[in-house]
Amino acid sequence: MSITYTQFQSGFGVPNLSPFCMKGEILLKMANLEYQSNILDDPRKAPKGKLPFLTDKGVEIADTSFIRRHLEQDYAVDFDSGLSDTDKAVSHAMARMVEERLYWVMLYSRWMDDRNWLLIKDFWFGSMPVIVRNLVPMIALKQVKSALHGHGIGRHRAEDIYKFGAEDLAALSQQLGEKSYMFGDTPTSLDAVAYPVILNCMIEKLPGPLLEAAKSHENFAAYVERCNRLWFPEF
Ligand SMILES: N[C@@H](CCC(=O)N[C@@H](CS)C(=O)NCC(=O)O)C(=O)O
Repeated sequence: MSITYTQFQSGFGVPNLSPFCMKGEILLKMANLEYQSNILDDPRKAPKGKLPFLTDKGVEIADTSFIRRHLEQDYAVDFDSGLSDTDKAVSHAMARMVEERLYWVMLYSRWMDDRNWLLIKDFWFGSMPVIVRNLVPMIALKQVKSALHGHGIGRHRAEDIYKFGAEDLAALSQQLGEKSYMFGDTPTSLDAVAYPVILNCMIEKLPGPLLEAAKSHENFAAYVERCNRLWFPEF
């Protein structure tokens, strides 16, 4: 087997707390490729300091956009076959919305909401040696705060940030409508992007306005269930 997929461990009852890690794995599954999953706790050891990354025939490919491009180019996979050019444009724009904004709202809700932060802190850092168990999360929290500020979203009031998230979730719910997947009966690349983040927003153990916004859309529950069964039946 020549493909290794490096990602975070799973937790909170979902395949991965990182929607990006789930996305890359779904792309591999959609491409019907065999791979070995490799768990890494420290993203600083990844080629670009973030997870996931793929290793294929000894070459490391970091970032899910490049993983997608690699699968399309080297394995001739067409994730969006059957979509019109207009659908592809909508898919592209919605994927950017999820990855460049909704993801950041999710990050904010986990790290900046004190209730969730205590749980997240325990999950990621709870098993560290006592001597660093308080220091490392404090440093990580500072880095996330700075990343949120650098992105720009962290400069807004909490209620405005959550409103952004609710708007993005509403757009996804509207696109899904009564369909099985984002563009009909067959999953496409947008499902590999949208389902992981919707699922992650719906983790009951991580409460807050984002969870409430996600739960307000009736079509999401059946959608995540359908995608879970298709790609992660063990969950
Ligand atoms: N654009 C990247 C984003 C990956 C990403 O943001 N990964 C996060 C987890 S969801 C990460 O590794 N964060 C660790 C860090 O920033 O230190 C992709 O598409 O793969």
